[in-house]
Amino acid sequence: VRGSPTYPRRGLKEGCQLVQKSLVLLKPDAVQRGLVGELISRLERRGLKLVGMKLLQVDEALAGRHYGEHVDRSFYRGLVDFITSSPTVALVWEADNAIILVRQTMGETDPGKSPTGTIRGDLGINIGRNLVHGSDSPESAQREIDLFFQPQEVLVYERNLDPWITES
Ligand code: DAT
Ligand code: MG
Repeated sequence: VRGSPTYPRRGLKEGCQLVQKSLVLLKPDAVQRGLVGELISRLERRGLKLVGMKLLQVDEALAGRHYGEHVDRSFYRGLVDFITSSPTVALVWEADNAIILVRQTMGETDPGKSPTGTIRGDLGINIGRNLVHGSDSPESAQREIDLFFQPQEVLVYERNLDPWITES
């Protein structure tokens, strides 16, 4: 992630917190259920900064690249069929430690094991319909952002309320 063209301003800060990006997908179940606003709202209220956003139809090729690590798993076919079944919203969020913050906000992979208060714990029932994807590491995030966004589609801008969200 360091040295990436999408990280022009800040790197390691005092307290060793790293500004990270996370790719979030609001999967077809979220779009079909009308939960796009609710899910974006939860991530916004957490304090994450939105730096990329699009609605797209994921095709077989993109699904295969995004979920390549799972190609040998029994659930792979169902996963690809699901993610390509209807439009998806792709988002890029930025914050200190964005990877873990997003995953905390999402909850566990299985909604049935997710605590109340998380997206999956509050809004989901089934592991195959778990509403959201969030990158699992800075390296995955960079790879996934590059799959879904052109470099110029990930924006750099000042957010005037940042001093009220992070002490820096
Ligand atoms: P996460 O989405 O929490 O990062 P993952 O990367 O392990 O989870 O898996 C990707 C997706 O695959 C997950 O969101 C839902 C599906 N999946 C994972 N494990 C599964 C299982 N045991 N049965 C059915 N679907 C599964
Ligand atoms: Mg994952």
